[in-house]
Amino acid sequence: DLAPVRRALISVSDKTGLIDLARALESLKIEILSTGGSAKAIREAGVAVRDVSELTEFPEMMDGRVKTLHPKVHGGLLALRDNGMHVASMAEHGIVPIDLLVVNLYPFEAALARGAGYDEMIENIDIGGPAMIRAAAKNHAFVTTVVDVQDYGALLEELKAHGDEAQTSYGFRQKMAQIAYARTGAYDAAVSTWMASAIGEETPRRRVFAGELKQTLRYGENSHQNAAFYTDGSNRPGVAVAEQLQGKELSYNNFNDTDAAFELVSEFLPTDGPAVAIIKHANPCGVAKGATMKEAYQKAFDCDRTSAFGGIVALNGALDGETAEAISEIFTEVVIAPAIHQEAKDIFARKKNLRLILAPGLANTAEAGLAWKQVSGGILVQDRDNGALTVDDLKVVTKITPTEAQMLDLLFAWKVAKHVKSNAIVYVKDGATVGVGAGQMSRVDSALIAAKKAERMAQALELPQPLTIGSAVASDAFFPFADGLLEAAAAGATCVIQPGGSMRDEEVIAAADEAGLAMVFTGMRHFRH
Ligand code: 93A
Repeated sequence: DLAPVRRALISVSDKTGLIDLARALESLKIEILSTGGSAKAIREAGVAVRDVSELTEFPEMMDGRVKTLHPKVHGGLLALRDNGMHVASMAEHGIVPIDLLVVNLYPFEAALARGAGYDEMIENIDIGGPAMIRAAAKNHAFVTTVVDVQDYGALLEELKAHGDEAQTSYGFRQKMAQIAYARTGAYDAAVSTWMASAIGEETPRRRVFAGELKQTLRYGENSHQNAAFYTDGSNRPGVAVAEQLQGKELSYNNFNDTDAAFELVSEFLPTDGPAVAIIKHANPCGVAKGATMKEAYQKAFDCDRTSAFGGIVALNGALDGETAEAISEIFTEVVIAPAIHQEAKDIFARKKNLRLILAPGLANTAEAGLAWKQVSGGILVQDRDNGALTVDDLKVVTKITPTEAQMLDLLFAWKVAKHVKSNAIVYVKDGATVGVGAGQMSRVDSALIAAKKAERMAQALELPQPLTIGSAVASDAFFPFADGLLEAAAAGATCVIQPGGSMRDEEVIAAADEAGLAMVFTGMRHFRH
C-alpha cells in the first residue's frame, strides 16, 4: 500500500513553514511544481522549483483566478496509475503524475474576521485550491494531500519512514484525505454562511456547520457516551479559545458549565465593578457584584453555599490573591477569568485538581450570532439571546414606583434570570442573588424553591431573617396567574421585574398593588430551556 512520491505541487497562501518543507522535499529528491507567489518564495530560498504555468503552457491569468485549473494539473492528480487507459491518456497528452499536493487556501476566514467588504470577500473565495484538494483526495489510492501547515512535520516523517525512496502509506493518505474534505467543506461552509448574512438571508434554505476538533473528551455527559469538543472558527472569547493554566482536563460537563458561567458574568462590564458568577449544572447558584472581587465572590457564595460546592466560578475581571484564597476554601471544579494575578496562580498551584482558565477578555453578550440545538432528525437554529435592557425600557405598572436602588437590583435580577433555565425566579438584594429557582415546570415552584434556599442560607449564616425579605425578584417570563407573584411577595420581595403580556396581567397587577409591591414590565422574555 505504499505509493512513491516523486513530484509535488505546492500552492499555499499561508507561507508558514514553506521553505523548510521545500528544502526537505528537495533533499528527498522530490520535484517541486508551484504557483506564482509560492514558487517565487521557494526559488528565492534557493530551492529548485518549476512553475505550474510552465507545465500547463498557460500563463496565470485573470488576476490569478485561473492558474491551476488545467488538465495537466488535474489529470496529473486524478489519473489512476494502475489503469492502462489512464496511463495511455497521460502519455498521449503529456500529463505527468503529481503524487503530493500541498495547498492551503485563500484566507477567506481571515478576511471575514477583519470585516472585509463584499468584493474583497469574493476575491478571497479560492476555486483552484479546493478543486485540486478534492481531486487529490479522491485519488488517495496514489496521491497524498496536505492542507494544514500543522501536518508538514507528519508528512516529512511519513516520507522518510519507508526506506530510501520517499513514499507514503495508504493509511496516511486516507487520513490526510479525510482532513482535506473537512477543510474544503468548512471553507464552503464559511463562504455560504457569510453570503447568507451578506444578502440578509436569515433562514437560508441550506445551511452548514463546520467544526474543528479542539480536543477529545474522556466521555460525554455520562461515562458511556463518547464526546469531543469542536470549535466553530468564530474565535468568540470564551471557553473555546481560553487557555487552561493548570488542573485536570476539562470534561464535557465542565465545558458546558464553564461556558454558562462565563457568558453570565460577561453580562457585567468591568466598568460596573467586580462581579462573580458561580454555576452548577449550567444554572447559577450565586451571582454578585462587590466593591472588590473577593467581596463579589463571598456575596455570590453566600447565596447558596451548599450548591456552590464543586461549582464553576467565573469572574468579570482579574482574579487576585485574596479572591483565590477565598475560592480555595471549598472544592471548586473550574475558575475562569479574563486576567489572573501571579499571586492567585501561586495559591491555586497548591490545588492540583482545580482547573484554572484564562479567557481572552469577556464575551460580548450583545453580539449577534446563532444558537444551535439538536433535536431528533434536525437542528433548531435561532438568534443567540443577546437581548438587553436599560431602565428606559421598563414600564412601571403598579401604584408604587421602584426606588433607584430597587431599580438597580431589578435590572441585576433580570440579567441573571436570562441565564437561568426556565422557569426562572431570581431574588436579588444589594447587587447579589439571594435565591435562585431554576428549571421547574411550574413558576410557583421556582419561586418557592428559591425562597426555601434563602431560608436555609439564613439559618446557616445565623441571620435574623432570610435575605429575600425586602428583595427584588425577576421572572424570566410573565406570571400567568397571580399565585407565583404572591409566593414571591410571601418570601418578602418588595419589587418585581417580569415581561408582562399575560392574559391576566390586570389580575397580576392588582395582586401586586394589594401586596404593596412595585412592579415593572420589560416587554421582553428570556426563556432558556
Ligand atoms: O484564484 S484561484 O481560485 N484559481 C486557481 O486556479 C488557483 N490555483 C491555486 N486560486 C488558486 N490557487 C490558490 O492560490 C491556492 O489555493 C493558494 O491558496 C494560492 C497560492 O497562490 P500563490 O502561490 O500565487 O501565492
